[in-house]
Formats: sequence, C-alpha cells, structure tokens
Amino acid sequence: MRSIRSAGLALAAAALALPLTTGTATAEPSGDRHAGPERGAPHSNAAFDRLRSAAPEGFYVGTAVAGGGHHLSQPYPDPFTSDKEYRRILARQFSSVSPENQMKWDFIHPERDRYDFGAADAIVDFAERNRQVVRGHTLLWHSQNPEWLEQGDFSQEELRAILREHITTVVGRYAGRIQQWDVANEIFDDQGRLRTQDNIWIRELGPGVVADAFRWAHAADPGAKLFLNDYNVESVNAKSDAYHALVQDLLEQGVPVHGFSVQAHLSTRYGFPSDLESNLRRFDALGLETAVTELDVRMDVPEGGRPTAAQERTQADYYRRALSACLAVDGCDSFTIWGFTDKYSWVPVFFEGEGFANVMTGDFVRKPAFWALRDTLWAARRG
Ligand code: 9MR
Repeated sequence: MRSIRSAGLALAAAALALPLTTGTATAEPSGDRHAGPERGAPHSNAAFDRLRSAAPEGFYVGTAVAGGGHHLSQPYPDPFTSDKEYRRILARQFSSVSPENQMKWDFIHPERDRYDFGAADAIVDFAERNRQVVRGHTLLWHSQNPEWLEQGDFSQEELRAILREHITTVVGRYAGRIQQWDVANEIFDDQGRLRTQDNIWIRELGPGVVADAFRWAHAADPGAKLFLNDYNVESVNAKSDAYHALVQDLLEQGVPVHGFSVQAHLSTRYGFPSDLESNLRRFDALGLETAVTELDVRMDVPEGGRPTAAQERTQADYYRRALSACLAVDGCDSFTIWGFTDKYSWVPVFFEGEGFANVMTGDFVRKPAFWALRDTLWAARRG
C-alpha cells in the first residue's frame, strides 16, 4: 500500500483554516478537558490536536489496546472495557489499533477445543465503529502460549494440524477486517539465530513452518497484509540481517509475506537507532511494506519519581525520530505506539526503575512526545 502523503492537504487546510505551524499556543480544544494543563509543551488548536487528523492521507497512527497480559496482575480493572476516558482518547486519537494481548494464543485459544473471541471481537467492533483499522497480533510466537499447548504431548502431525487450525480459525474469523497481521513474532534471537529451542513450532516442526504459517494466513484472508515482526531490529544488525535474508528466501519460494515491522521498544539509556530509516529502506527495496508496531521510549525513573523536563525532551526526540524515519519510507504507512498512557504501560512491570515510556501521563496529560508526534505528522501532511 503506497500512500500519497500530501494528497488532500491543501483542501483539508483550507477547509479547516488551519494554522499550519508547529507549536502555536492556542486554546485547549473544547470538549477535550481531559488533558488538563500541558507541561512543557505547546498547546493545540481544536481542529488539529488529533494524531489521526494530523496524519498524511493513507498513513495510519495506531496504539496498542490495553488488556490481558500484565494488566491481569495490576490493581485496576480491564482498561479497554472499564476506563471511559481511555476509550474516548483511543477513538479520538488513533486510526489503527492493535490488541495488546487479546489475540494472543493464551487469550484467544485457552483450551484445545475452545476459543474465546469475546475481547478480540469487542476491539474489532470498536475499531469499525470508529473508522479504525486493526493490526492482528500474533499467530506464531514463542511466548504467551497456553499450557495445554506448551505442556501437551503432541506428535508433529498433531502440532501442525493445531497450528493450521488456529491460524485458519482466527484469521478466518476476522477476514476482511484486519489490515495487517503479525504472522510470525520474534522468531530470531539477537544473534540472528532462529529460535529453535524456545519457539515450540520451529523446534518441533522445523523452520519451514514459518512459510506455512504465512500460506495458511493468506488462504484464510487473502486481503490481509502479512508481517514478520520483532524487537531489536530497528538497526542494521545481525538480527535484522537474518530477517533480510529470510524475506528473500520466502519471496523466492513464492510465500505470501508482505511486510517487515520493527517493534521499537526503545530506551533513553541507549542511543536512538539512527539507521532506522536506512534499515526500513532495505526491506522496502525488497518490495515489502514496513511498519513501526510497538514504539515506546522508557527512561530511568529519577529521584522524586517524576521525569525531568530534559528527560521528556529526549523522549520526545526519540518519538519524533522514529516517526520521521517511517514517514520517509514510502511503504511505511503504519506507525503504532505500544499504548498511549503511562497508566497502563507494561514497562514498569518488566523493567525495574524504568517507566514513563508513553506519550501521555497516567492522568492523560499530553507530554512533549505527544506534541512531537502531532507536529511531525502535520509537517509531513503539509508535504
Ligand atoms: O504489552 C504486553 C504485556 O501486557 C504482556 O504481559 C507481555 C507478555 O510477553 O507482552 C507485552 O507485549 C509484547 C508484544 O506482544 C510483543 N513484543 C514485546 C511486547 C512487550 O513485551
């Protein structure tokens, strides 16, 4: 899918009489009082404070939809179904949504003969009501598999049938309603070796199962774009090299693989992966779509427990640069952040002493990172 980045801009700008400058201080939009006073960030004009409206035509700005996974052990109810303010912002700001956990095996296929589609159905319905596309996540992974599967004593033939049936059932259920599927998630380790031990499918069935997963997904929904997705592949490195080689191999075999995506779980402890754009370009050159699928930028929690202005500026810069890299590559039309509020982030649960990785505070106040995204989208839309 190629986007025409500046199409419709003149029209939109004229219709809305937009002041197409960045960082103009104007009144907070009416009906958007959730945000409260902004900290260290320019204010917004009512007409263009939404990421989804600021984005160029054909460019999708997404977020993970919080639920399942680490949320189950937190002292709050399910965010997606229980938090009205959260849902309002989810609908208002984003044109793409990714179930954070609700389509993973342990959630959607809890017993061998039982699927639980309730949460995934609710997200897909919500997305359609709000004119959003959905990224499906995920079909073949080494993590968050149910016990019945990981501990089961299945023959190769049975395992193959189980995977095929799962993919056919889940992808088939949402056929025509999912824009992109993360078919294979995290199949290489950081050295660029296939996960032949911890990935049950590759261990038991061999590397060829990856190609089969794509074939089965394509048969179940020929319109969905099928992706390889991973972390620590933002740069040109051993792991992204392994994907680059795999993609060529799959394409030569005629396997329906359509995209390569970088999760982009970044940390200000490390430098920004400045070769992100050139890395995306080399996959683009193979004819693949590319995407940023899980961006967040964590930081060390400082003494006092609140990020400093300097920390927030650095974080905003990482968000801006990740978005700019995607915008610069023609076939990168999907840019997703892994949640928008610090309230529900996975980061503090997994990284002790780190946090504040999202573009809004726990109270939904927009941080400099939010405005960096908004301004960068508008600048791209202006062309
Ligand atoms: O955000 C997800 C969290 O709620 C789960 O507990 C966790 C379990 O592995 O998975 C998180 O999402 C991951 C995503 O599915 C794949 N890439 C890494 C993400 C962060 O761990």
